Amino acid sequence: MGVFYVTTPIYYPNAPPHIGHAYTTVYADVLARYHRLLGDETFYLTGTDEHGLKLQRVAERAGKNPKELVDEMALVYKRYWAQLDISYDRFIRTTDPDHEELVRWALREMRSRGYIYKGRYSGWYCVDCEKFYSEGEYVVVEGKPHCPIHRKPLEWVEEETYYFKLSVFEQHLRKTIPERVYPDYYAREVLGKLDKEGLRDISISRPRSRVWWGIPIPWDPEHTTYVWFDALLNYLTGAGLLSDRGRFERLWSNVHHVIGKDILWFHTVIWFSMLEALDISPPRRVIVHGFLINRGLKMGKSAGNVIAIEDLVERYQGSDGARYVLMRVFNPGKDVDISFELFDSIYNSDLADNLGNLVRRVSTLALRKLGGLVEASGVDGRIERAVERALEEYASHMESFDVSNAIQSVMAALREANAYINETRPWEKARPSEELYSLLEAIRAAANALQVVIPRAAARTAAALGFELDRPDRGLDSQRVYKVRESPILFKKVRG
Ligand code: ME8
Repeated sequence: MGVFYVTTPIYYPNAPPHIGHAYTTVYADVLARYHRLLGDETFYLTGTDEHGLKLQRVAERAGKNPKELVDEMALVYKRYWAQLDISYDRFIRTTDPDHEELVRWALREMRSRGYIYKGRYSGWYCVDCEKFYSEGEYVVVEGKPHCPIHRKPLEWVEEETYYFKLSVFEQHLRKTIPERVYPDYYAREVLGKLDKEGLRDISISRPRSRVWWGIPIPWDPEHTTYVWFDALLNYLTGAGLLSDRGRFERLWSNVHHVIGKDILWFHTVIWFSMLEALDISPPRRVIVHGFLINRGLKMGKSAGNVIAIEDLVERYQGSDGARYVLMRVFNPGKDVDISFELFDSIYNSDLADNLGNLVRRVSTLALRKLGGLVEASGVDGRIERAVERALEEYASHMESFDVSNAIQSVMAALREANAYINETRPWEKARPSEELYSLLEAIRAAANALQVVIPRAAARTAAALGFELDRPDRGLDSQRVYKVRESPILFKKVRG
C-alpha cells in the first residue's frame, strides 16, 4: 500500500467559487478517490486563503470585519464542495490557529538560517493578483501601468519590507523543477522565464499600517506576512508538520499539488525555494492545468463570464452530471472553451445515451427474460476484449493523471457493449443468459472504474443490478450471480 497526498490551491474567499474552481477541486477529488480505492493512505487537502489586502478591502467595502467575512465565506465554500461530493479530508483555513503557528515557526526558522533580511521596496502592485509587476510585465494604458491580467491600474507602493533570499536557490530550482512538474512543458516554461529574467529576492512582508489583516512577523509585529508566503505554507500545516512528524514524512513523500497555470511560478520557483530554506524536499509533483475559457476569455469574476456551479448541478441533474462534464473536458495543456452546448452534448452522448441507456436496456432484459436472476457464465470474447482493454487504458491514464482519457476508455467499452446488444438481439432469445451475464460484467467493470467521477450513479447502478462496488482495477469474473432488482433511469437526456 502506498501513500497519496493531494492538494488544491486554497482559494480566495472574496467571492464564491465558480466552475473554474470546481474544475480543479473535482479533479483532485477524482485522484483522491482513485487512490483510496486502491488502498493507499490518502489525504486530500483543500481550503481558503483568507489573509491579505484583497480580503481586507472586500471586508471594508462590505462594512465587515475580515474575520466575519471569511467565516461566512468558508461556509459557502464548504456548501459548494458538499454539493459536488468533494471528499476532502481537511478544509484548511489560513486563519486556523495551527496554520498561523506554522507560519510563525517557518519565518523564524528561515530567519535563523539567514534567508530573511530587512530592506526597502518600491514597485507597481496589483491587489487582485496580490503581486508586484515590473516593467515589461505590466501593460501601459493611457500612460499608466495596468495589470496584464485584470486590466486595472496598478498601485505604486514604496515601503520597508522583509526580503526572502530567493536569488540563492537558482541551482536548486534548475535541478528539481524539471522532474517534478507535470506535464513537463510547464517545467520548460518556468525555466525559460528563469533564463530570461533571472531571480531577485522577494518581499515577504507588508507594513501593518497598510495591510493589517495578516499574520504578524513574529519578531517585528509592525509588519504582516505577505499573503502568498502565508498561503503556500498551508500544505505543510495540512500534512501535520508540527503536530505529527511521522505522518508528515509519510504524506510529504508523495505530495501532489494540483494547480491552474496562473499560479505556476508561485508553486515552483517560490515554493521550492521556501521548502529548501526549511530543509524540506520539494513536492513529489505539481500537476498543472489550463483554464476554462468562455467567450474567448479566462472564466473569472473580473471578466464577467462565470458559469455558476449551481447552474451546472441543476442542468445535469445533480453532482454526478456536473462532475462528469468537467472531467470529460479536463485538459492539462490547453485552455478549454466551454459552453452549455458542449456540456449538453457530452452529457447526452456519454451519460444518457451510452451508460444510462445500457444499464436500462440490460436491466429491463434481465427482468423480462430471466426474472432478474442472471447466473454465472463465461463472458463473451468480444466483451471480454473490450473491457480488458478499457481497464488497462484506464489504469495507465489514471497513473499519468489523465482523467479525461481514462473515462473515455471506459466509455468506448460501453459503446461496444451497446453495439453487442444491437447485433446479438437478446430480446429475440428465450434465455439470453450468456449475453446478459457478459453485459452485466461490462457494466460492473465500468461502474468500478467510473465511481471516482460519478460516485452516486455507480452506487445506484450497483444497488439496482445487485453487485457491490469494488476496486477500479478488478477485472472480469465468471463466478457471480446477479439479482437484478430494477431498471433505473440514471441520466435523463437534456434538451437544448
Ligand atoms: O490563486 N479555469 O486563489 P484563486 C481553470 N489563493 N481553473 C480556474 C479558473 C478557470 N477559469 N479560475 C480559477 C489563488 N481556477 C490563491 C492560491 S495556493 C497556496 C493560493 C482555479 O481563488 C485554478 O486552480 O484565485 C487556479 O489556479 C485557482 O482556481 C486560483 O484560485
